Amino acid sequence: MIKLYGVPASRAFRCLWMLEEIGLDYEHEPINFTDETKTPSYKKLNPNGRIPTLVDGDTVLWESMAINLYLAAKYDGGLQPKSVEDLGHAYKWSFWAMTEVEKPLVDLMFHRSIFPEGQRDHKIADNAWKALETPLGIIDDALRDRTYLVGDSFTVGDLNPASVLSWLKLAKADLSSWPNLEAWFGACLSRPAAVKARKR
Ligand SMILES: N[C@@H](CCC(=O)N[C@@H](CS)C(=O)NCC(=O)O)C(=O)O
Repeated sequence: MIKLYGVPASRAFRCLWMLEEIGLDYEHEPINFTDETKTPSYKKLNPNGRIPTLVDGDTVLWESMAINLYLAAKYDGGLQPKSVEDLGHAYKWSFWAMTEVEKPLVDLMFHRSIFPEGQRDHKIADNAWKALETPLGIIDDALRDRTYLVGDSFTVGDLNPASVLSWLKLAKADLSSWPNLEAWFGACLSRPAAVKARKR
């Protein structure tokens, strides 16, 4: 049976959401990103000592975006893009979310809402928000005349970037300047599978 390691309040949420979308039976090991990821037995699976990790038979994978692209390719569940060209777009949005969005979004989230007030650096938060304006505008433009980022149905090409962007909620970001993004984001995160994954 498939096993996914990691609490939902971590990047493991991305893969839990994917597993719920596909509707697979899987085991969930909700280890936290503290000492539990640093044990010798866990580091045999994931030498980075991080979550998530997926075990599917003899295949052990880490990196949340890679896990989801693998799950879509192997189990589909409607989440795999229908053409190689669309698959290219799903890779594009997944790598883009990790390289262009994740770092400033983590800064924004910690310095706007997660750290206690005394530990927040408002300059870091302001710079992060400024850095996010371009990528948020890019998604908004891409959604100007379409419902999904890739193809004509919800796929891993939406799930991966939406799952990275989900931290915008924790960061209490005001998305009203990007109405297409705001509508798409709300629709993605209110999918039953996303809601269920949060509660794992
Ligand atoms: N690029 C990795 C990052 C994984 C990651 O940094 N996970 C965090 C939790 S959200 C973690 O396990 N941190 C523990 C640590 O760095 O010691 C992915 O997307 O899977």
